[in-house]
Amino acid sequence: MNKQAIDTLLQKINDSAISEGNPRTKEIVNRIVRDLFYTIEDLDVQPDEFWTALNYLGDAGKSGELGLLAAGLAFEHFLDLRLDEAEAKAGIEGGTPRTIEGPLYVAGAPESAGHARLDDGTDPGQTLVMRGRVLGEDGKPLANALVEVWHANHLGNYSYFDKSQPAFNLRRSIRTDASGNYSFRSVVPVGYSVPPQGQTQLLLDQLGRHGHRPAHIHFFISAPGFRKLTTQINIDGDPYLWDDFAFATRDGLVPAVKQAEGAEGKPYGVEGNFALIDFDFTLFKERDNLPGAEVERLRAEA
Ligand code: MBD
Ligand code: FE
Repeated sequence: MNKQAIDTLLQKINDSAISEGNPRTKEIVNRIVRDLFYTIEDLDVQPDEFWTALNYLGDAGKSGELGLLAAGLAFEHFLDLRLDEAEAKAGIEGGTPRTIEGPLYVAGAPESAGHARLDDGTDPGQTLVMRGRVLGEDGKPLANALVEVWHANHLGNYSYFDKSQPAFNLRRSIRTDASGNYSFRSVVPVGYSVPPQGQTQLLLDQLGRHGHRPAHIHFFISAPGFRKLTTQINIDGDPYLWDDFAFATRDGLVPAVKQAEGAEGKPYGVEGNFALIDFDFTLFKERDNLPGAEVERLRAEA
């Protein structure tokens, strides 16, 4: 079929509208359908291939893996790069890099002032203390900023999705103190891998790719009047550090992991050896004429 015949069919579909509908939705859907028709034509996609793909997406939806798929196909990272570009155009550059939220945030974690312990003492792994400040772009500390933190356990699993863990294990919200300081105590996480029997792994196999993420810790950092920061830090030395299936590792998000002991652990109730990460977050002021940094998406809530 030639492109002209395809365009005639597309025009017929468009002309079949009986009401205004939603112009934005119409524009996007029409464009995607056109691009897919062209793809089917150019690659001579056969009916059984088309139905396999459609059923695949249905199965991925049923098993709750569409968010995972979006990360693995780099859509989420691509959206980050586009936000970076919009910010650069508005003169915003530097500061703490954003990186993807991923599909495993859960709203409603317990909130504490200044410091929190994320684990309940039963998780294996090296004790970790992470601490630092939340700063405005002028370098001034932000008191009462909200640091939402979540990460995987020693098996790479996240509480809520992994029902064997207690509610909100390794998930907390921390308000910075008057000097903009936050700190938390936890255990060093291990990298995540997509479910081996799931739909995402099925596609990754077809693409000849792996489904591993390096060990990381997620953050939402927010303060009134500032652009919300969605980011992660990576644990240095992980074999997948620069080989993340979700492409989320970025320069500036790989802090040194120091080995500390003794008196340094006192303020956090830690005895003996522990891993220590110092990391400051810098937020930019909210500005007009910029897409909001607060992304709306369906999230779990407990
Ligand atoms: C994760 O922990 C994660 O951060 C992403 C992006 C995808 C799957 C699991
Ligand atoms: Fe994660």
